[in-house]
Amino acid sequence: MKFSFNQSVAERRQIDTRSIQTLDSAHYMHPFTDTRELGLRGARVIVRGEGIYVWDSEGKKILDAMSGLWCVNIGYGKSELAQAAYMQMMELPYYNSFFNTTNVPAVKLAAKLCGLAPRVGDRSFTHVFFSSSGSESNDTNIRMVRHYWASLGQSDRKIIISRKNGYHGSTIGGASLGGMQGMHEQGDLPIPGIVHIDQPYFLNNAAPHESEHDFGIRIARQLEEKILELGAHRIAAFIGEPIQGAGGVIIPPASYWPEIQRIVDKYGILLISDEVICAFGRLGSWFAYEQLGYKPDLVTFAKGVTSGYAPLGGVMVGDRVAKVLIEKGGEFNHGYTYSGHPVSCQVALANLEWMEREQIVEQVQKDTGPYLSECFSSLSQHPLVGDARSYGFMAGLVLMKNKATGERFPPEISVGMACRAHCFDNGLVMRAVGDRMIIAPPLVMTRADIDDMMKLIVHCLDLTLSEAKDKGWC
Ligand code: PXG
Repeated sequence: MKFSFNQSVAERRQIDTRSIQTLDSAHYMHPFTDTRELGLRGARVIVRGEGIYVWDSEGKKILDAMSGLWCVNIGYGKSELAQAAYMQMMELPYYNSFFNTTNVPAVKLAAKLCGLAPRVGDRSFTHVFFSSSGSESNDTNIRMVRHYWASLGQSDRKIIISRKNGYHGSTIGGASLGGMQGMHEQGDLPIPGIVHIDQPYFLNNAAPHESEHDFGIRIARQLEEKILELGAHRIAAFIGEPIQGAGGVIIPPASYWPEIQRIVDKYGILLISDEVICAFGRLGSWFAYEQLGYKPDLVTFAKGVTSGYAPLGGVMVGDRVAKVLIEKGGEFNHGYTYSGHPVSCQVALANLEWMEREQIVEQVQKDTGPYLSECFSSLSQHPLVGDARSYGFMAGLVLMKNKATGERFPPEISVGMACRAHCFDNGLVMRAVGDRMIIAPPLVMTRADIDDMMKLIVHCLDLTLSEAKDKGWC
């Protein structure tokens, strides 16, 4: 059926927004949502996507500067991925990888991913363990690192060190690895054996007059202090996001990751890079550790591997771990029904092929990433913006009450939520994390798309400033 952009989506698809909202609040319990509050307001019903835009059931066109939830890297409406899913469903919609069986898309994808993951120093990635999400993959990591150390006769090495405000998923394991206080408060988390150190957030955690370089080293050294406090013989691994995403796009100082690397090497501790957001072009490389200069033993991935067109996640297993698990580990009593799901793997292969053909990663690294950085950092001149910076296609700014003194808005004002509401009303998806506004746009954005997005962002910042003045917030 041919559709016209003049017709509203509701007309075209005959969606009755009210009845969907009523059914939604009656039956659908949303993730990370106050269901009672949503029921009062009614959810926005998203019905279609094309390129960098989505449309709601009222026909409103919205620029999706968050790529869905950090995942639709190649944008919406790519028919090649739909074709790949259809063909695979007709050929073999499902088969498991347990009991000495395998399937062709899973094998091809595992080999493809190992080929894309760059070798660093003496380390390379030889194997992939598949799951369906980032959370499951981090649960796999917990089980895998403990099994690794037990296989080496060091079963006391169970503790995993992570960071406050990090996000590693929402399963019990993932939420425990994460350092989100609000998540820990519900259900007695973290589980035993997971401890947290500070995040490398210069604006919040730096000492007066400390340079970014010195701050990066000092915060990284908290890892060494924690190792010495708990005993190196008890530490299994350190996990971190290259750049913290859900925590507000916290870009660490350049000195941070090399210092973390020095410490994990000194104590022989495994390093897990959680690249669920940062891999597959987001930072202008296939994997983020390449850019930030460290050598992980395990890499968590999900989201961008399929550009969100099908659920898929996994763990890239470096040769240090793979060798021990294969030679000494015996059966690893762990796996999921959908590990290596043939449809998701085939969609991932089509996604990666599309990205390679269109040279999207190179485009972000050499052209659109630097252009976004130039445009986004200029927002620091806006009267409401204290600091704006980006890395590749991840960017964040802080809304400040008083730029001259560095005074922040008190949390009860929810200035981020106010700004987010202006964004929604004006056809822009931007995410609020406290007083930070963040974006992670589809990697297919052109310079002209970036210009359009920047105009919207500036307009929404102006509206937020007017509201803040009207209400006496600043
Ligand atoms: N690790 C990282 C670094 C993530 O960003 C996960 C693991 C978990 O992935 P799954 O596929 O299980 O959701 C994520 C997910 C937000 C937000 O509010 C971010 C994520 C998920 C939901 C919300 O920014 N990241």
